[in-house]
Amino acid sequence: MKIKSTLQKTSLFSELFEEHHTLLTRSNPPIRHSSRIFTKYQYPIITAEHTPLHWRYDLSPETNPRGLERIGINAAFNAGAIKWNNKYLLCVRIEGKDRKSFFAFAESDNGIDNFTFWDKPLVLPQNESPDINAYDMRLTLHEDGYVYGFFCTERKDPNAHNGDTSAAVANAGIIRSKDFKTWERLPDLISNSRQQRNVTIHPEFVNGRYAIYTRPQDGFIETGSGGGIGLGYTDDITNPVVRDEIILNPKKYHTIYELKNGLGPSPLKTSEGWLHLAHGVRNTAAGMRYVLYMFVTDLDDISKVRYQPGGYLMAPSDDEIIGDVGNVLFSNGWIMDENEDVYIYYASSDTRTHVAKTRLDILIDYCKNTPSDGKTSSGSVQNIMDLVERNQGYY
Ligand code: M1P
Repeated sequence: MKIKSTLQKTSLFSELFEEHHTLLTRSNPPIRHSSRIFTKYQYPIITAEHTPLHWRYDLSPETNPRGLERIGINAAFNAGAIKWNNKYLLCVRIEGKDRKSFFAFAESDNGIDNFTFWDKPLVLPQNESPDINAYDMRLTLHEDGYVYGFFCTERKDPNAHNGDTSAAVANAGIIRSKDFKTWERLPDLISNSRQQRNVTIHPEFVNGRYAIYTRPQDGFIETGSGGGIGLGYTDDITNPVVRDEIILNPKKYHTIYELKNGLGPSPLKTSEGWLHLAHGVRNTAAGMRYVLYMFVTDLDDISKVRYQPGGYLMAPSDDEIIGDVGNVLFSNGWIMDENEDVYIYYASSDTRTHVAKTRLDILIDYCKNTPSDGKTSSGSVQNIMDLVERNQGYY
């Protein structure tokens, strides 16, 4: 790399480049999870420290003789994911020390380690009302031939009362591309809800229409009457008016998605139905707790949930619990290989990005054979009693 070789001539940055190179090239040993449903890895795969040094430092000894950082990065998390040109490609939410989020692509040959950012962050095309903040990209290859990027676009609430400098409105922004170089910005989603977040597109047409997963919400944080993960349709993605929106997967009292939920990446097609990964949120005395859960919808009727295991698939653990927004696991990207290995890209506590690896048959087994939520404490005990009964003679 030109910049690096030039700089190695000076000692000012050589240590920094050496440390960065060591971070980017370290291997990531697997740690099998006790559930045996997935394997985690020892290190986060992407952190703020993985971002290129030439985004952060003025590398000229003339203009930066002390070698100080000029632009700081705070976090690298909530990544969209896709397999592209045989690379595991992530569209990472980068958050600067100035609190603004933006997108940057990072790729790896094996999906687990050695993720390296492309030379420059994504310059997101703007429409007439510019995004103040943009985050949480979902990348989906649609059968119309485009790769769609659905993301959250955030702007100041025009109805905020005087002095309220934090009220915001969230909606879904949409871009598409066929080569990851040129991106076309489409109009933002047009729906009946005042706010939308966690929106993504179904990869296939449904009766000739585009199907859109939504998450209607009353306020920026509170979903209120929003109800849960929605599903609607649009005839024309260049005029994305959501029609016939229903709640596909409602939030429910005394579950892990009691307060709110939201779809993660677009679903994976399997012989048993469409496999979904979502986040569920409940409130605690220590604040909101975000966990990841799954469900499967019918292949022929995508509005019908066929299987939904009770409880969560993954929850924050150990170091994952701590971060800018603690006790959060969030996923908006996964990749299934031709051999049906599945890479779940998830972030912990709005700070860093991890991967968990599993297989499609394991996830289907998990969804079909984990008892559904028992609804009450005695219902949960009954699920255990049923298992104990079936286990007679085995223990
Ligand atoms: O801070 C946790 C997450 O909060 C939001 O998700 P949701 O709208 O479902 O509450 C998003 O801002 C997400 O980016 C963030 O990780």
